[in-house]
Amino acid sequence: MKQLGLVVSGHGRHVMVESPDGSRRICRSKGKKSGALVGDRVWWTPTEDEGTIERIEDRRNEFYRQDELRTKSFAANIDQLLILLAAEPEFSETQLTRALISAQAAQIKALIVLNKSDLKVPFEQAWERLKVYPAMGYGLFALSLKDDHPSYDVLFESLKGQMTLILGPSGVGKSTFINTAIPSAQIATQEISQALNSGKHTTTATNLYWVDEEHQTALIDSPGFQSFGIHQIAANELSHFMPDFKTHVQSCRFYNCTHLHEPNCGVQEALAQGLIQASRYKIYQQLFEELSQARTF
Ligand SMILES: Nc1nc2c(ncn2[C@@H]2O[C@H](COP(=O)(O)OP(=O)(O)O)[C@@H](O)[C@H]2O)c(=O)[nH]1
Ligand SMILES: [Mg+2]
Ligand SMILES: [Zn+2]
Repeated sequence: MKQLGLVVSGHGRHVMVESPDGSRRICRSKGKKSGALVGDRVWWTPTEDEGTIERIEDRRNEFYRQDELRTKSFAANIDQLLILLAAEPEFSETQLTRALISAQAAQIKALIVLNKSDLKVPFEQAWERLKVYPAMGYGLFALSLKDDHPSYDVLFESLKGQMTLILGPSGVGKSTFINTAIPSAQIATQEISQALNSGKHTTTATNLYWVDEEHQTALIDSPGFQSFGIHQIAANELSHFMPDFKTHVQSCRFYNCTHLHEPNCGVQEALAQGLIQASRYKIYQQLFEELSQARTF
């Protein structure tokens, strides 16, 4: 008999599906069909002690990165993306921008959280670099997961009732964050990993954790990655997904302005007036070039 469940952990073609009563079962994709993602609602049928996924419900959204040769999905049906950065290690604004552009293209809200506020000097420097982001519509939070967690309580108000995907480079405190939000997460991760991979090394799995017993608030962690490809986006669409650019595009003289060298360009005028940050414009130039390169396949 077909049953509806939620994918709460994923590792290739094996996923963990949670039933409405909270019980969990390993399920496999059928045939060569593309796999279910964490956050997917799936119809599955039991097969001995496992299950087979028959159908994936239509997705409200899908967050993914696209390198030149392949697409790598993080999760589906999420309410928001939380980009976790830290005072240390120093973050790359290019990687941040790439993730934000992908979120914008997938119509997913994004928050930026700067952790390790206890490291005063590097924190101030990093915060300075992020100060322009709230004006673009992104939430910005300072956090310290050391000692007490009053800043976590403030941030938590924005997580309540939401399904939040956490993304961030290694060393920023992602694991610490999950363990702060859900003290049982550490144990849960190990159990799920063991079940899915029979004890193999498991940093490649994505996991959904319920924060509350009512299962209203969820955090999704994801494995690390080297670079965040945005090849799903055409160079001439880039500015639509950068809110600080988008508001000035309508002042450009040419409808197909690239904002790189045209006269009477609203974006370049905004840059000259300091309304667009120089670092953001530089990233735009780099991304535009990258996405304009002719594909060789
Ligand atoms: N000073 C300071 N260190 C932190 C904070 N949060 C996490 N760390 C430390 O940063 C290191 C990396 O944390 P971890 O959670 O493993 O990062 P992950 O790689 O993103 O999962 C660990 O040594 C943590 O103890 C913080 O708010 N302040
Ligand atoms: Mg970690
Ligand atoms: Zn322009």
